[in-house]
Amino acid sequence: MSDHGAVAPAHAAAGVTATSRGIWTSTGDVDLLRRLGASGFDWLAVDAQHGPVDRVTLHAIGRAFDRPGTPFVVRVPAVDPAWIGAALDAGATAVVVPSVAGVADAVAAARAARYPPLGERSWGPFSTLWAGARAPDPQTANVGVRCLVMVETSGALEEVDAMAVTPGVDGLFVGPFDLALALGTTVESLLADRGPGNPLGRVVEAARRHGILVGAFAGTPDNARRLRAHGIHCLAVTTDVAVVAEGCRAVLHAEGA
Ligand code: 3PY
Ligand code: MG
Repeated sequence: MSDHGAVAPAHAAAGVTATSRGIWTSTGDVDLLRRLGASGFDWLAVDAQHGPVDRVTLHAIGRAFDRPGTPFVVRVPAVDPAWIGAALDAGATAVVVPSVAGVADAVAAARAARYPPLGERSWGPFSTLWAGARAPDPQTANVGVRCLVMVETSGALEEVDAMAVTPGVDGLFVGPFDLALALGTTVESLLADRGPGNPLGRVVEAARRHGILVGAFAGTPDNARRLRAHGIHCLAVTTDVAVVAEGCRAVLHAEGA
């Protein structure tokens, strides 16, 4: 499963850049994930908040991705330092941290993603133990890792500027579904809102002011287009479920069904 002696790709957050397209997955099927990871997206997100991915599956995914190719990022289940450390130990190049209630959560997330003196991450990268790529030293890991905090609560939106300036927060990642719920609106209205002080504009401006990345879950190419119009270009443009459904539809259509 692993390339002995390979140079570690894991410390570089290649893929999750300001202008990049990712695929969001919630399956725990490692073989499917490897195929999706080789299908041309810049990054693949493993969603451990919703769906069946547990710590055991996470490590199986890490072994499967322990070679050069599409990097994987993990959306951890919560603002949980143990999960953030485990995702990075398994080889994720970035963590996406959900349900951030404000700047205190952003600080906790950022510190969990870095080794001392920048944070409190504990040493224990697993890739070396399964004879995979050499783990980067702590200083190199601290430079390469990316911690993206989600903006999907009203508290996070209120404190978005303070979150964006928090040391170790490398990006703001919008969860439009939860943000719409939190604001008592719909995803449709959230994406359509271009008025002064609109929520997506506030997030984009905060990221721009403080020179950090801004990304979002889109889920469909149409939502991706609308999010780009707001200035968000790091996007999960589709999901594992959607590409399977669309692939089946395309085949049946081609067959004249
Ligand atoms: C949201 O839109 O709330 C998300 O968390 C996307 O997965
Ligand atoms: Mg969400």
